[in-house]
Amino acid sequence: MPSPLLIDIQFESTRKFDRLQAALGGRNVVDINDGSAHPETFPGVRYALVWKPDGKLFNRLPDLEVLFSVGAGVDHIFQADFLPDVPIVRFVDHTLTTRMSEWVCLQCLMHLRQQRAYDRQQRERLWQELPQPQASEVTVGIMGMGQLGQDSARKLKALGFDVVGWSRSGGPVEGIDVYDAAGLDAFLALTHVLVGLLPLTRETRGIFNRGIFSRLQRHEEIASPVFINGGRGGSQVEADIAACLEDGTLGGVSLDVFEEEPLSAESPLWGFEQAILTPHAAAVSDIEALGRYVSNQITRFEAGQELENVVDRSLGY
Ligand code: NDP
Ligand code: OXD
Repeated sequence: MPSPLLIDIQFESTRKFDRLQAALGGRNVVDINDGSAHPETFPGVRYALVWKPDGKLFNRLPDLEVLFSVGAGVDHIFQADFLPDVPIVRFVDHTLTTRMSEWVCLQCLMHLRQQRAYDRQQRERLWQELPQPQASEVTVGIMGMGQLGQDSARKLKALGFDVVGWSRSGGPVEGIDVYDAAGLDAFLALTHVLVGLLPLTRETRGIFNRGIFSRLQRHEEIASPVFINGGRGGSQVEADIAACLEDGTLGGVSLDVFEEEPLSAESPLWGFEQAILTPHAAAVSDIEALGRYVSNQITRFEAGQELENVVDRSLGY
């Protein structure tokens, strides 16, 4: 008898739940948030799919063997006060990767082509051409060269941008110069547009701060330097971002993620013309792709093959 999959997800509609269930290919699903009375423990449940779990849930899963993350990031899972000693598999899928690359490319182009300034001119009914450097004259530096960083890098290159990368290992990526921790200064000195695609870990918390922004390269023709963050808000210091926009250390930002979500209506970030804000919507997990992915991973696991995209607990991503 196949083990059910326990899910801890807040669905905005029952349609989403139905689509997930269909994509799981008939596996029985226990929805912990369906409002029904659930037993104290779930013996026989070997798999769980969670987003922001309460650690107490895991005490109720004595037979858990694999924990799946609804998203590519797993920082929410590590916040649980108790985590069972089972593999944690994060979501890696082209549907999510492609969405993030679309968002990153869009933001880079918005700043390159000074769209915010044109928006203002349109409101003012002002006909005025602005400088138009080519993408090849602008260096985009990506911090975090994993699944998302590498795909964004390839697509930015295809648009003509000069692209460099930075990662913990500095591991090679075809066609891109990737710097490691020791190369951070050199990386920042080249970068006009900084893109954050880092996981949130002990090491990356607060990494995007004034110290980093003040070492970026200024481009003479566009409002710069620019900071774009699609990774996690905990990696950025929002007080520094606001102050750097105020004093010109930063010429523009695009932020999809925030220290606290939803972003408070009181945040000064809302008020900057040169700040583009989106509500953690750069790359949502497609519910059907997620169901298929979890189903495939369980099939692999039960066939004795290795699970894919297992999180390294010592690194936190
Ligand atoms: P990966 O694990 O594939 O890549 C992470 C990258 O970050 C790797 O290059 C890794 O280096 C690097 N890295 C990690 N820690 C450090 C460090 N301390 N110093 C330098 N580099 C570091 O993750 P993904 O690309 O799949 O996803 C990245 C993040 O994007 C997710 O963790 C999630 O938080 C966020 N995300 C946001 C979404 C949104 O809608 N806004 C949607 C999906 C994900 P190395 O290569 O050496 O291991
Ligand atoms: C993710 C996210 O981590 O949506 O996948 O933020």
